[in-house]
Amino acid sequence: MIILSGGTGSPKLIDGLRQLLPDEDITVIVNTGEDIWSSGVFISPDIDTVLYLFAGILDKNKWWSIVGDTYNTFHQMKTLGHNEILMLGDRDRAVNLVRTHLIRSGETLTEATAEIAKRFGIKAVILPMSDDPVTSVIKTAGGKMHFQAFWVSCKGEPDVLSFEYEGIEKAKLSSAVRDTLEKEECVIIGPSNPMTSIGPILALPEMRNILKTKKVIAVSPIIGNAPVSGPAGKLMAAKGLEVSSKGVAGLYQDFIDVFVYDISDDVLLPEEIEAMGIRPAALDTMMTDEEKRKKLAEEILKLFETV
Ligand code: FO1
Repeated sequence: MIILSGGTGSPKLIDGLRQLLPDEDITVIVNTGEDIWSSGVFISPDIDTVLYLFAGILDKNKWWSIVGDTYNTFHQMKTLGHNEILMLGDRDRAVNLVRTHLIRSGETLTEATAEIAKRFGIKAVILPMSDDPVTSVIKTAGGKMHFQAFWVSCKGEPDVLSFEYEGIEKAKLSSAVRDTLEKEECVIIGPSNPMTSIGPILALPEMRNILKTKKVIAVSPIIGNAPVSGPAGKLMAAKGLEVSSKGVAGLYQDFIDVFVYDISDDVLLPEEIEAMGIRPAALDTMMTDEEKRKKLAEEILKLFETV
């Protein structure tokens, strides 16, 4: 089973899948568009969330960072007048320092991720979408800024004029991603921001064409006219897209078989999804506890039997 992941929505679904499948049967293709260099450290937030989830140390209140982490280094640096965009915990920084060391020693991000996963004893396969740098850059009236500057420093407040995936024209799917997609039949598009979490993965050359040959189920991260969390609404609106599950389905229309949307969504009409040639499935997508995450994963696995 492959799942495309980024942000905090898809990791919740992975948490559900883990209750049903052995970790070694799960492969996660992860967005790297939010990666950032900070104080000499290469941080890959979406990869780390997945690593920490499988290592059993993820802070499941925030769905990023390590549970119970301390922030001594961050605060000491602040005392010295050095402000970092991301409030990086001490243990989290240690993981990121190891990654940076591995990359500086010549490893690719794929190799460095596999090495860290191995050292954590992780059995799942965690694959960065690409070994080439791709960065989600947000254009506001005040100028262009990195996604993390927009979302964390500016609290997602500036009006978004547009955004781009810087570097995407030169980026390739990693050979590990290509190989895994060749072997596996079923792919889940997790309920993550379709613009900055899933969008960069789909923008890689060949990705959409490969997905057309697979059984693909996508889960909407939007209920009604608002995302469950994060800036998806603002970013979709900036692209002139309807902020709704229908808008999300439209983005995946050419390669998905089933579109899962929330049972409480009173804006989406299933016949609109059918008209796109996609099977709609209304499920409870609010994964607020372990049981609900398992239930959604179970329903999705059942759906694959009929695709
Ligand atoms: N998000 C925040 O809103 N504030 C932070 O200080 C922060 C720190 C941070 C450190 C490491 C990390 O891996 C993620 C962190 N995040 C933080 C989350 C991150 O900005 C995004 O939510 C992810 O990129 C997912 O979209």
